[in-house]
Amino acid sequence: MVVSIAREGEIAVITVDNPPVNALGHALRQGLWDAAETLDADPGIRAVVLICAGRTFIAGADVTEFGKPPVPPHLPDLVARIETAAKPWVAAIHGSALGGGFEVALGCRFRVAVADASVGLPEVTLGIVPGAGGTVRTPRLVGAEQAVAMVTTGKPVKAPKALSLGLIDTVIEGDLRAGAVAFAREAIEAPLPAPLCDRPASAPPEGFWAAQDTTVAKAARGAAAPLRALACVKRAVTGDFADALAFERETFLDLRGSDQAAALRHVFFAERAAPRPKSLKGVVPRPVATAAVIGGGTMGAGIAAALRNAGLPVVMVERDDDALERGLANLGGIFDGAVKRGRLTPEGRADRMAGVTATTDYGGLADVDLVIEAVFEEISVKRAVFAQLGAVCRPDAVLATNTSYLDPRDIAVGLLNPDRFIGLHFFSPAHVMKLLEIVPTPDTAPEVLANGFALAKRLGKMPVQAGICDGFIGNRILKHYRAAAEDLVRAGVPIAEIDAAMRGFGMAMGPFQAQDLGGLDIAYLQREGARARGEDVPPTLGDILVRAGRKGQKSGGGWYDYTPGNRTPQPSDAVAELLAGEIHPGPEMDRDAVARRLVAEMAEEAAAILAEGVATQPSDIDLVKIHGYGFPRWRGGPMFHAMQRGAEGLTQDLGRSPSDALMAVLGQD
Ligand code: T1G
Ligand code: NAD
Repeated sequence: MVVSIAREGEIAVITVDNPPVNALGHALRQGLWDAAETLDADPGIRAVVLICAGRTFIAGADVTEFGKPPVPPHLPDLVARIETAAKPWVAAIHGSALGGGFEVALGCRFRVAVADASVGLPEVTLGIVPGAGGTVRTPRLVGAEQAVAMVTTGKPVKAPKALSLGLIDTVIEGDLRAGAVAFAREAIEAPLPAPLCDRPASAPPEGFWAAQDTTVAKAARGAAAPLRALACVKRAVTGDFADALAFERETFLDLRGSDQAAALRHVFFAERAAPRPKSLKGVVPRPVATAAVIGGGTMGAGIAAALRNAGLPVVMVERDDDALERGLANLGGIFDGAVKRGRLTPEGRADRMAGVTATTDYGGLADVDLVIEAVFEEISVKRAVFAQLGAVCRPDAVLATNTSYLDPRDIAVGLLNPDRFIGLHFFSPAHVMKLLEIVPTPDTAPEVLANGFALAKRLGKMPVQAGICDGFIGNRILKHYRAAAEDLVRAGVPIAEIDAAMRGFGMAMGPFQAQDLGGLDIAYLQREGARARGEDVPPTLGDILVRAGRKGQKSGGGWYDYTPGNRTPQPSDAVAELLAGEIHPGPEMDRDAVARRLVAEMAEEAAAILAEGVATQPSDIDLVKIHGYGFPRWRGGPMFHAMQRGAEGLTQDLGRSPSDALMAVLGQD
């Protein structure tokens, strides 16, 4: 039964049981409507507790129904039915009361929750706005400022803070059901608070709305829903209840069919599919209670921080005492930054560092469960490290490399028990970036592959399995994207115009700004290394700049010039001169055409990656670009974008017919 009713004296308890997250599908909406009718007609009932079975309170409307025409009872009507019920309802919240779930709770006269519960209105993360009164009732409960913060960011609020804000009436200690029934019994003995539909919404201070317009637009970076949500809250505070409700519903229905909402739903389901590959169903990872990181440099320190943040004790190994001291300083610096930003207390920092054992002696690794190598990107150095690890670690210890470009199979040559070896490609800064590319070799045991996914979950990372090729998934697409951008420079499109086009598309920065920030020499050294190995690596415009000493911001100039102390990119006459012989102007391209060209080229490389089996599904590639390279979520990723553009659109964007591989992906849609 999706909805069942029990009676405890004059208190009725409605239990919702609609796994996995009690989403408000049609059956549940109908069940709650019928329950309201039944209990209003029951003279023996004076109050109602609404509670849920399973992992969470109602987690929202059923996202799988979004593509279908809405069927009554519509959620706004159900919330109004609860709000105007003859007996007061008490929402008893555990887990997450989100979206429509919190809107149902707002229709209840009271809200109680256990301490680790949360409430929120995450609709903007799906490209929509609350559609059942969330933007209208919340400001009537907690005022405009708090309502705007909740609705435009979609961030949930934990129960203790929700209590302090007034979003809930009390935190229940002990059994939620018993506590909620007792709360209801007490509440009906005192005058009831007015339902939210009858309460005024307090106006914010002067200038609030104008300030929010700017703040929300900046944070949204091209996403449409946050500003629309702000408009709904403003209407709720400045207009009357019914008018605001109608405005909200109209906005919700308008956004629900939008491209951004479709893209964000695509990402929502992709993020739930990626961590659970079908190939690992029933495969149990090896237990991991202790970890080690080899190398305390940029990546090693970040990985160690991520492990410590997840509560794992870490052994940090460096090549000598000076390097070890630097490694510990790198790690301490990461936690100092978290303390400065208020994300970590000084005590928390001390605890993080106390969980680190620093040594230059590999013997300290005899009993660790997991080792992640992050030493120099040189095959000889990595092989030497794994030779030592193979000698000192337990035969079942999971050994991982964080290499960016080397072939993990080459690193594992000669390693004892190669079934426990895997590539775990973190992204810099490793304690911040969510993406983790998991790269098994043909020898990697299934349970060790499962360790990669289990570690990602434990570290709060987004795992994507990648096959072995130059750059795996993300860096391979990046290399193609950069080459395509250089082709546009050769065709006479100004560098600054290309970057502006990609910022306009929603990227945080364009390809040339990004290279100046990270340094042109890293990729240059990769190319030179490959050329030295006899690989055919075509010359690039970047080669010309690096050979002229232009490595980016670190050298005072790269694709752009920089004045000392100022990181603002300035178009460079020196670069124009250096590249003059390479430029043969083609037809004019506006910024929209530039962006569509470059994203289509990303999709071309992604399709080749799929065709080669380096990625298992198109949505995984979208996650790589979103979580590793700042591709705007509300665009869905290059694969989603390509499917939206279709063959005709891509032909126009590419200036040529899409490849067979890309056409095959379009055919999958
Ligand atoms: N609808 C349908 N299925 C959902 C769902 C939803 N809202 N939320 C989760 N699932 C599925 C998910 O696909 C997965 O399925 C399983 O539940 C477990 O999810 C009118 C219109 C609640 C915090 O945005 O944030 O209400 O893969 O792996 O890590 O204003 O799910 O197992 O088959 O994420 O424990 C607003 C989205 C909707 C909440 C639980 N609500 N969900 O996290 O489990 S819009 C949301 C979450 C709305 C109203 C508007 C999380 C969670 P499967 P999971 P979890
Ligand atoms: P880095 O130069 O900052 O750090 C490498 C560290 O390894 C140094 O501290 C060095 O002392 C240590 N080291 C060298 N030999 C060692 C040995 N035998 N034993 C113990 N420690 C040793 O380099 P990084 O940027 O952190 O990169 C490390 C690895 O991570 C490389 O394989 C790189 O390709 C990969 N990676 C880098 C990035 C990035 O953006 N920097 C991103 C993903 C992956």
